[in-house]
Amino acid sequence: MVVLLKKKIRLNKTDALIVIDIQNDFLSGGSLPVPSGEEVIRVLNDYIEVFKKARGNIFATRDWHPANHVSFRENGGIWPAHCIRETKGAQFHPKLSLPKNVIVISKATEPVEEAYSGFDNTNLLKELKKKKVIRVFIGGLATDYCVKNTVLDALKFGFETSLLIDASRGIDSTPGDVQRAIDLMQNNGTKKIEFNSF
Ligand code: VGL
Ligand code: ZN
Repeated sequence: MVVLLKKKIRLNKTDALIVIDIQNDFLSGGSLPVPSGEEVIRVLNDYIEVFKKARGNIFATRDWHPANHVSFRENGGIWPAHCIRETKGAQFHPKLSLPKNVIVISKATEPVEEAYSGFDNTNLLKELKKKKVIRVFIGGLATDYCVKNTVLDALKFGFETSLLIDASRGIDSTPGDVQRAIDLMQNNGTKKIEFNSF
């Protein structure tokens, strides 16, 4: 019998976990719930533990919109109002165990600016460079929007980029969106990994 053992990933301090938008509005009971979004919280907490042990860097992005944001339907956008800064809907879900030293990245903070990528008009790239990060591991919500755009930017900026497939869920408003997003990320060079890769 042949047993194939996949080589495990060993983390170190040049690695970064980027947790995308685990905010109340994107979870059940919120204004823009991502289907099955709750399922990623436990998995992300496991990833957070592993990164803490390895002295890796932990980032958490958040959608941080003004009340009059352009992406809201009442302002001509495509989404219900969500993640209005300083409201409960914009807070990280209480079950997400972010460490004290987490670096929080707020995005899409200007009324007329939509930003799905955590790199878009934020200091994420600067912080990653400051920490000498080489590999990034990205998961969260939503696979077909903010996760996808953050992953594609990370690749563009030259990071070795992995998508945490078991820690991501998408909106899939057009069926197939999530699969197409995953294919696009893989075709651009991201690795798709799961918790048992560590
Ligand atoms: C997102 C829709 C609108 C996301 C943000 O975090 O993926 N999706 N704003
Ligand atoms: Zn948004």
